Amino acid sequence: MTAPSNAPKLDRYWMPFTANRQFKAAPRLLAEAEGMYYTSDDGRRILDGTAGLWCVNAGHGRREIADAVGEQLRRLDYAPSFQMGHPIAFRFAEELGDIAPGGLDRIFFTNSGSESVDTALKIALAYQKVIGQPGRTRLIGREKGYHGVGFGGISVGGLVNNRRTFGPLLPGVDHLRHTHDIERNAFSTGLPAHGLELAEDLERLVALHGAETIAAVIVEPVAGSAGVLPPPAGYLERLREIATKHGILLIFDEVITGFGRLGTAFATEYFGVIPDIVTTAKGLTNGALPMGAVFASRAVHDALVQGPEGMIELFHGYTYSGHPAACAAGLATLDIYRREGLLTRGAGLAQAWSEAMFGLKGASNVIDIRAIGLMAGIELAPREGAPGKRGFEVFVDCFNRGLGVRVTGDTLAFSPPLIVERSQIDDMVSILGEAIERAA
Ligand code: PXG
Repeated sequence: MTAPSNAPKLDRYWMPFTANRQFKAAPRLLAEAEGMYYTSDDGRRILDGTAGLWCVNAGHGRREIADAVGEQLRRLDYAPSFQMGHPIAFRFAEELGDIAPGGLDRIFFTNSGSESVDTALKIALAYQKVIGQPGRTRLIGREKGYHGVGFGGISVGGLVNNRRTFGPLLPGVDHLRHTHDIERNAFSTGLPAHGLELAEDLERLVALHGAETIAAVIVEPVAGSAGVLPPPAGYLERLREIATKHGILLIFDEVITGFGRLGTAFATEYFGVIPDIVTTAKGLTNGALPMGAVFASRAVHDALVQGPEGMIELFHGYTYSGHPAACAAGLATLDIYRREGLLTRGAGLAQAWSEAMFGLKGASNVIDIRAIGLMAGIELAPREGAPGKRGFEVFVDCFNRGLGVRVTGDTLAFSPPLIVERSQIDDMVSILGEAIERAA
């Protein structure tokens, strides 16, 4: 008689953004996590080089968060936020306001980055309408942008695989060119020197469509999913200037860069550029529960929150907007960030981080290294005729040898929990370096 197996059956769970059949033939299952490490279901320790999916910024297994969530669920498991409220959502917004990017302290709660993006786009459209610019319905994104998977997000997004299957998407969307330019910028330390002129694309789109048709432009301050692309020096400043000049709202998608990733609370502070709206999620709750938050300027908020007394000002929201348990997780997370100085910890590590990553310069097939704050992308030359193959092989090899790293195409990406230690950075680079050589 064979002992009953603890291994789960795999067929019924249709996995997201996954090669399902390949995965189920050779699954990679994470069973537990603590601090900087996962434990796989076969009992191996795996260094988390990516903070889960760029979200577990305070590291795994934080008791304070678990306790706060449990306590909140026992006190008030759920309460509506439509025409009713509960104290903890107001408390969370209040505390978030103290660290709000660029002082944008009017906060709308969502449940994910995708919902934050859709919310921000809708706020932008509603804002233009209410200030007497109803013709401004056009939305501008950027090639290679990732703004989640809602129809709004994939419309302004610029990753072809996420778009091409799903029909015509939102009408009236256009894109800036991306800023990925290995020819001129490979192995840049600091911000890429070339590409400022790409911000003029916004002027080009204004000339093409007319400013009076454009509501908003959305970009990631540092593109994450596309493989960690820091903006060219001066680029975000220039986007801000052009947007302001033409009455276009500027939205920063900080779903990845928010909550300390660059060594500042938000990229908005890192670059000293203040948008009108900032989208967040992920690190908001340390990944412990799903939640997102949209930060809007008072000008945007106040323009919308007016009109006849007793009238709902914005017909938008989610059943779980400001969910009590998520707010509890968020408050406990903020507490940890403050107590341990995590939102700025990356600033002190960034130099060493970058130097460690650049240790891979000269490894086989490495054609670019990009590092900023505590994120990095290591780009490999694709195998002839098989883009993405080499990258995936390196990813699997790393996993088998105890390192979690993200792969997008042939770029490997790191974004560890902000509690990462120097020795763990060295481990990351050394395991990845060996995997890169084995894939050569
Ligand atoms: N905006 C940005 C900038 C993101 O990075 C989203 C929106 C959507 O968030 P939700 O919570 O709806 O997934 C994201 C998500 C990766 C990877 O490794 C990146 C994300 C998600 C999963 C994987 O490239 N970013």
